[in-house]
Amino acid sequence: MSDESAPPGTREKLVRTKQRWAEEGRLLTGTPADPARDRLPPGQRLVQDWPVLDLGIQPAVEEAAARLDVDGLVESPVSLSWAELLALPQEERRNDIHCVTQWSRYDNDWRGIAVQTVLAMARPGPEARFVTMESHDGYTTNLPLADLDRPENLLATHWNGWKLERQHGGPMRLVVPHLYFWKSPKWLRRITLLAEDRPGFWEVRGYHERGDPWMEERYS
Ligand SMILES: Nc1nc2c(c(=O)[nH]1)N[C@H]1C(S)=C(S)[C@@H](COP(=O)(O)O)O[C@H]1N2
Ligand SMILES: [Mo]
Repeated sequence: MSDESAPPGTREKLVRTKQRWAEEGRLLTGTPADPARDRLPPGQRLVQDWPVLDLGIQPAVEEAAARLDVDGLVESPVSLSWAELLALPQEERRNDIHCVTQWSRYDNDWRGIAVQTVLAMARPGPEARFVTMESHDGYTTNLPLADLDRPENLLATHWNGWKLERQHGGPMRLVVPHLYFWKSPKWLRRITLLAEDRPGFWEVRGYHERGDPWMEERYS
């Protein structure tokens, strides 16, 4: 279980406001939607721009120093340099972003490396059922392994044809489009496979363990 200490530099006031919203169940409509019929999940509104949300720390991660580690309950721990990561097959995905703070943005074109490519290299052990992910700003978030191990999930280096900007997690962030966007860590540094769930930064502050926008899993 993570403690509730925030990484140095965190905008504490903003964090407290979002935590209070979670306690109050703000923005909940109580009406699930059907992804087969609707494009906008319940309680969401469409935006054209791309808002920036983080703890207020936007680390400068030089490509030369960037690494991605996949460790924990794996048969073959992986530690990839930037060059090694880029040498893996490049893939493209188009999807919609749904943020728990109510905005959605359609048709984002991502380029990067499929998460399944690096998971296959690391070979998860039979006991591995969850992951915790750690970023260069100290942010953490968690997922069931089954939600990470999906073909649409990308270690994204490009967005709409451009190198991913630093404010959006460049040089590399995870994109897990079927869940609220707080499950998509920017400036990703490490993925650790675990037998037990370990709640991350927002999860210990009242956010939902899984975060399915179609079920409105905003808060726990
Ligand atoms: N490293 C890191 N990743 C993060 C966050 C963060 O604070 N740090 N915030 C999350 C939240 S709450 C959201 S909504 C999205 C926002 O991504 P964006 O700024 O590119 O829109 O990033 C997620 N990933
Ligand atoms: Mo968010």
